[in-house]
Amino acid sequence: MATEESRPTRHDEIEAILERKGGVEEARDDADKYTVVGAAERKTYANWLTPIEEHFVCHRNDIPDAEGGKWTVSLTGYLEDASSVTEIREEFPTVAVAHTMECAGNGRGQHRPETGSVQWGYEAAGTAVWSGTPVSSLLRGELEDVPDDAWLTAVGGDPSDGEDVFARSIPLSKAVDDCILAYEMNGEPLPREHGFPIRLIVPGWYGVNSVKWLEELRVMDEMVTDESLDRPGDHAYWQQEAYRIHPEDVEPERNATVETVDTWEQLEGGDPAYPYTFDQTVMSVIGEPDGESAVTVPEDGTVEITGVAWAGDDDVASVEVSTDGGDSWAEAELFGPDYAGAWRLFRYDWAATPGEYVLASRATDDRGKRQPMRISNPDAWRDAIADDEFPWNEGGYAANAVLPNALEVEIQTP
Ligand SMILES: Nc1nc2c(c(=O)[nH]1)N[C@H]1C(S)=C(S)[C@@H](COP(=O)(O)O)O[C@H]1N2
Ligand SMILES: [Mo]
Repeated sequence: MATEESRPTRHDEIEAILERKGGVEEARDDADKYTVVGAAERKTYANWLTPIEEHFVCHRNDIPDAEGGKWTVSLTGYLEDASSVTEIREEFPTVAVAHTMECAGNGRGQHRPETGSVQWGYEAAGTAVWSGTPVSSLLRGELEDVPDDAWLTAVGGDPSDGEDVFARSIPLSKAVDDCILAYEMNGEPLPREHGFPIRLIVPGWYGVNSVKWLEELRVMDEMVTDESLDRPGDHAYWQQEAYRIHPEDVEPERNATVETVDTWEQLEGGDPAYPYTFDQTVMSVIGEPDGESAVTVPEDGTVEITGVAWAGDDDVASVEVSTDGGDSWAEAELFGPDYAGAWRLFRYDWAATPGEYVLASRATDDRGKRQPMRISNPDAWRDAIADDEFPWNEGGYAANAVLPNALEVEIQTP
């Protein structure tokens, strides 16, 4: 265990990240295990593109010392090959994808009683434009003998001291559909803390699937379980144990495959028993007004409420806004860029009069799934869903409740 000695390094690393990122605030868990920072201001959520300085960061191990020119990604399992980052950049097409990165632990801090780990509110989410090589281009011509229902396991190069290799599996079909190996973020070279020199981007899925410092892509018949990889350490922890949604004191079963990768469907349907955090559940956040200072009503009497809404692999169908803490709702207007896997902007013209209000937003996806109002108590588990509540879960994952993200604003006359 490298813990004692590596802590000062990690501390310096967090300090350095904070210095580079003026628009984020530090948040870490008690054990100081995670290097994490999140958007510092609500106003981040009134804009479609999240500047790098305001984009959250989340990982657990030290950042690997990478020399871009020497880094390779090995292709293993059904594949037997390796490509240097230089080859990946130069020999394949470059594309850009918009992706709303959301940590599966976003909203964890809204669980009562508290769960362990980093107490995120809504600030572990951001949208960037990531450029890189499509996985489908890299693997073109290599998949003839590979079954359609194969899985792709991505392995991070972050040092894990021989334990808990950072490995995540996604269906190969998703990988060749829209995933990329990214080497740029918002047109800048990929910053160290975001995965330099190369990372996987899985559009519309929880951040944990977008493996940073990508070292290996392994095509297998199953998702990663113990002894799936040709390397020491526990391979399955990050897929099969952490980032699983379950009640207190449950050890989730390990699966080779799943019927659906829709996180909400898994939760509702009970199959698998304890869902994996794959595609994001429908969610929204108001960015403006931000509740920081009183809003003066403009002459036309209209205060614009602006925010963002997203729904993973699904489209956002509608967003409603409430100015009375969720008692009544009015339809907002969606506007701005509309890319699969990235959030939409919404706005609502509010005929505001002086007073104090509680603003909330509630999004519905194109399959009719709507954000639940609150997070349940720990005993309810999936019965909570029928009561319009999100099931409290031990890891605090995938929370998308409305009221915990509500905000108070004061409206005043000029
Ligand atoms: N190799 C590696 N990749 C990783 C992680 C990690 O710890 N190691 N953390 C994941 C998690 S939990 C999240 S939420 C996203 C965050 O990406 P970002 O820091 O670029 O916002 O990276 C993912 N990729
Ligand atoms: Mo995360």
